[in-house]
Amino acid sequence: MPLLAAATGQTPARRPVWFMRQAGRSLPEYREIRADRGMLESCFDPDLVCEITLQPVRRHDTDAAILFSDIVVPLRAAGVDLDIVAGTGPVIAQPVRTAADVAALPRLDAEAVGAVTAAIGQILGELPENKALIGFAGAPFTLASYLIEGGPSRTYQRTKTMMLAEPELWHRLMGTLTDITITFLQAQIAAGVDAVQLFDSWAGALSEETYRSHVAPHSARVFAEIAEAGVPRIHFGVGTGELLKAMTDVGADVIGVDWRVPLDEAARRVGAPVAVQGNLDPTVLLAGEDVLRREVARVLRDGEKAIDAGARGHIVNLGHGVLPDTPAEAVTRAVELIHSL
Ligand code: 1CP
Repeated sequence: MPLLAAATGQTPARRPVWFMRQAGRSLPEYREIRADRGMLESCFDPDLVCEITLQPVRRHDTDAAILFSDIVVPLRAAGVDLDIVAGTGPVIAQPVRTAADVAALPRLDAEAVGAVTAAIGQILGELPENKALIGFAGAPFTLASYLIEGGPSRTYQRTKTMMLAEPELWHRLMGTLTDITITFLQAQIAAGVDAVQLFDSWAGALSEETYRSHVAPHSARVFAEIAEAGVPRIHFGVGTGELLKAMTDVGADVIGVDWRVPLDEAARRVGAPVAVQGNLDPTVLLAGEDVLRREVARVLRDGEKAIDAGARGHIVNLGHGVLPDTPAEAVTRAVELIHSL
């Protein structure tokens, strides 16, 4: 599998590429299948999860499928009252803000995500041998931000206030979310995923010092608890140029890099023999053939320079998710270019 080869320092048969949010609104076949079904109900329907996960692999010939799910799925499965609202994202019915709220948070039983593990079994039955299935979970900090804010946020004001003003309460909340994340990832690994990605999408809101003191110990426990399974562990966040080393130090095998930092510079910042993943700006897929060619060539060159600078390998990806308005043809073309250049 090219993706596993790149993640573990071997020479891949071709340059592995997949895209965050490769399933979803950029695909007409996705829009059709989701037209009359809610996001959360779709995530608990194994047939639908299997179909949606495979759609982008069939259409674009990416080297990996990413499980169609969401970072709030394990919270919903554990019993947290929340919804995924179209056009907004996760919305929490009763935000978690007090000691009593934290104490009342449910635990996750692996059986509660049985629909997800069933879907993984179906996907593995259909996915070609040379393509990897990537499982994922939200990291404790990013999950905490939704629970505390009640939904998407720009400033993470309440989250950072709890972190700074009530550190004991913060660490208790993070401990509970870490347990949920570990259970969710272990269930996916037991069901057979080839690699996992921990999304700490919003960690870039923190200074390195705050990340290391208030977040890293919990993410490190997630990585440690799944280490013995031996599947590559990818760690990703947006705007995390200043955190790349800290986010690698928690135990990642592959570090995701957004478009702000060139991959070779990222490899130097990390200073450890991990693979790099990234980092086309998602808007490049909207900018036409000439820009696409130029930017793909640049990222591939940066990937080679990263390997010269000590990275174990390069998995090509965007610096964040495919934008919903992206023409599906541009994604297919990007994959073609990445495999041919
Ligand atoms: O193809 C894939 O990548 C798999 C599908 C996937 C993944 C990996 C979805 C489907 N969600 C996620 C993870 C996820 N969910 C993350 C981490 C990745 C990232 O940084 O983008 C985050 C932060 C969320 C939270 C979330 N869920 C948002 C972001 C809101 C915000 O704070 O700005 C949104 C819009 C959702 C809903 C969602 N998740 C997935 C889809 C296809 C959708 C849209 C569904 C709809 O509108 O009905």
